[in-house]
Amino acid sequence: MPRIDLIETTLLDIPTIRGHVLSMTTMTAQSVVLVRVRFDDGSEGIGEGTSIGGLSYGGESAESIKLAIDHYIGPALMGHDGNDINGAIGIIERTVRGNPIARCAVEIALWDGLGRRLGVPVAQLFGGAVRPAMPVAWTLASGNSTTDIAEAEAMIEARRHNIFKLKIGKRDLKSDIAHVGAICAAVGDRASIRVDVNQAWDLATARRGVAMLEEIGVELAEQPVRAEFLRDLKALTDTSRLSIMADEVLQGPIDAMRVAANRSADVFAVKIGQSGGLRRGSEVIAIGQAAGLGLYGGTMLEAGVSTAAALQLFSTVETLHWGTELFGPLLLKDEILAEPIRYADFCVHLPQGPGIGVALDPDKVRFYRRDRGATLAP
Ligand code: MUC
Ligand code: MG
Repeated sequence: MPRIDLIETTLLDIPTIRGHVLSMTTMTAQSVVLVRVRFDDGSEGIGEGTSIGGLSYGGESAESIKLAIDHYIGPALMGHDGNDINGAIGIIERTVRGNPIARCAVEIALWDGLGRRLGVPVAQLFGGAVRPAMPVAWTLASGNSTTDIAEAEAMIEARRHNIFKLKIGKRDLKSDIAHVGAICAAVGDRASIRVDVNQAWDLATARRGVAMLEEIGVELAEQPVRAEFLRDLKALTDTSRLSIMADEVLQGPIDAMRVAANRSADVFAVKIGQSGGLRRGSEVIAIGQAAGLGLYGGTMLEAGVSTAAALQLFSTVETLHWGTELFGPLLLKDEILAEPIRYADFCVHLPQGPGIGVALDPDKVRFYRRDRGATLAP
C-alpha cells in the first residue's frame, strides 16, 4: 500500500502576457500553488490550484490555498493509502469546509500519483478519453477594442482560436455593448463570440444587456448576475434567447443540483477547482447531463498542471456542447511545464502519458517561486 508521506506546496508568481481586465480586477500576474505528493513506495504526483485576482474573484486566494493544504489537508492525509482516493476525498471534506480549489489541488496530485503507478492516464481512471482534442476559446480582455480585434485576427490567422470570450461589466452598459459590437462586426462569422460579465450586472441591467447582446450576434452570456441571486439568473434564462451560462454559482454538485433543478441556466461552466476536484467535477457534469444542460470546460486561468488535469476529465465527457476555455498556460509569459500542452487547429490537445500527462520544468519553478531563498525538493 503506497502511503502518503509528504505533501509539499510551492507558491509561484508568473507575469501574464498583458493586463487581463475583468469586471472586478485587472490581472498582471497569476499566482500558482503547486502541490507535490510523495508516497512511501517512492512514487509521486503533482497538483495545482489558482484563484483569480487575490480574493477579488472568490473566497480563495493563492495564499489561502497554500495555507489550507499546509495546515489542514496535508496533516490529515499523512499515512493514508494513496490508492484510496475516494477515502482521501472523504478525509479532506471532513477536515476542510469550502476551499474547493485547495481540495482540488491535492486531489489532482493523488490522481496523478495513482495514474503514474498504474501506468495509465487519469482519463482512463474516469472511463477513458472519448476525444484526443477539444475546441478551446481565448479571452479577449486587454481593455481596448482595437487591441482585442488585432488579437482575435492573429488567433484566427494562426488557427489557434475561433471562439472568443469577452470580459465585460466593468464599464457602463453602452460602452460595453459598443465594444462587443465592434468585435462582432470585425470577426463576422469567422468566430463565435461570447461574453462573461462576472456577476457585475443587476437584473434590470442584465435584461437590457442580454437583449442588446442578442441583437449583435453574441451566442452566450456567462454569469451576468451575482452568484447568490439564483432567481435573477433563472429570470434571465427563462426570457432570453441568448444561452445563459452558470459559472461562479457552481461551487460543486450541490450547487449544480440547485441550478439544474429549476433550470436557472442553460449551460454549466464546469471548473475542476471551483467544483472541489475531479471527482466532484465529474458529478457536476453528470448533473448537467441528466438535466439536459449544455457543458463547457471552464478555467480559473490555471497553469499547465491543473489545465492538464482538467483536460483529462473533460476528454471523457460524451458531449462538450460549448467546448472549453483551457487556455490558461497561454496567458502566462512563461511555461512551467517541461513539455508544453499543444494548442493547434483551434483545439487544445490532451497530453499523452501516465497520470495527468505532464511534468514540471524545475528551473522554471525555481525561478518563479515567491520564496526564492528555499530550495525546491527534487
Ligand atoms: C471566469 O470567470 O470564467 C476564465 C477565463 C477568463 O478569462 O477568466 C476566467 C474566469
Ligand atoms: Mg466566468
